[in-house]
Amino acid sequence: MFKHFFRLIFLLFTLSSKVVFAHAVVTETSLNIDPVQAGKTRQVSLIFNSRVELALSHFDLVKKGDVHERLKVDQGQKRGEVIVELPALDPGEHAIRLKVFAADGHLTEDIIHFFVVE
Ligand SMILES: [Cu+2]
Repeated sequence: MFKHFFRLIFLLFTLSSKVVFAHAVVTETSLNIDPVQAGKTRQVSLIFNSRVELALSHFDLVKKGDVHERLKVDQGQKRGEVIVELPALDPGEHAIRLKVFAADGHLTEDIIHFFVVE
């Protein structure tokens, strides 16, 4: 009886901790608030649900024709925040392709599409 009880508690604990620490996922980005203007450099804030190991992570800009360019990034002020430095871009569709290593040691790949306005 007691054994089952502890097993259940343990199961609940592992399930909930997986939800809390499951990889580094982008939960907020300044791209949604403020569109990127053509021809101007721009700092973009990405907020992750977990701390990101920047030394082990990659952020690439994807331009027309699937051209990739490594982006400069920095740790932000907020918890889980990464500041991405965008170079001056032409108008049109672009994306940030990210491969991030979370504090829990898990690797996550994601792509964030955005539009550069005139
Ligand atoms: Cu994880």
